[in-house]
Amino acid sequence: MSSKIGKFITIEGVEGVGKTTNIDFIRQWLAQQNISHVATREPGGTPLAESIRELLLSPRDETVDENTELLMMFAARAQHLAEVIVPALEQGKWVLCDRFTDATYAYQGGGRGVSMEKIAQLETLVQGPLRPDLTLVLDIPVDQGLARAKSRSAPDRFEQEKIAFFERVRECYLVRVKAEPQRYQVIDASQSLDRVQADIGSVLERCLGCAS
Ligand code: Z5A
Repeated sequence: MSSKIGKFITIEGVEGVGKTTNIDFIRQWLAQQNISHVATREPGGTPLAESIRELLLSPRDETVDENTELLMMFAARAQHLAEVIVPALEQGKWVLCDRFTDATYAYQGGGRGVSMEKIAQLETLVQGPLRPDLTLVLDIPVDQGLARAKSRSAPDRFEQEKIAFFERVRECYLVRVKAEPQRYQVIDASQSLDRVQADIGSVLERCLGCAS
């Protein structure tokens, strides 16, 4: 796809694990290092992709076919890559993204049971060779994450799933970490926020060291 220059960092995990909270922390950290960056999210990140997000997250009576859900995730991603992620990386900016294709493997693959091969084919179609440089997996027991998420807002279509669904999602993230340990860093998100952020800071310092 592109010959990228900036670093591409993604942040992943089950519901309520603290991605949004910690993205704010990472943004402050990058600003302190004078690293020009863009923070964005999936599904979403452009007006069209945010419209697709709304369609995906709204609870509805109609059953959403698993291929429909999968293709909508990648449709939003294609637009996001073309409009935001690739241009920013080409300008030398770091891109910090709240969820990316690992979430598709975890939720549509692990959670829904869509074949990993099918997801990999769409990944290649939409992204070419582009993959994140670093993926932070915030890990927490599912019941703790769901309890945090519940304290915050009404459940969206995904949050209405049963606990077994989220257990499969978490397991899928951890399997992917094992298969490609050089790209992922697992952070124990059940710790206090201060501890979580100290761990994230250490990972970012190592990442910055690799970048210079
Ligand atoms: N999805 C998919 O299926 N396939 C895909 O390819 C993609 C996405 C890209 C929307 O994602 C849905 O899309 C998501 C997967 C699916 N479905 N679900 N469910 P999202 O990322 O926008 O939504 P989310 O996972 O529901 O994120 P979230 O609920 O916003 O959670 P969070 O950002 O990880 O957590 P938070 O808002 O930062 O924190 C939750 C609460 O915990 C909050 O009150 C914090 O103050 C508190 N918190 C955070 N950290 C701590 C610590 N360390 N201690 C104590 N309390 C804490």
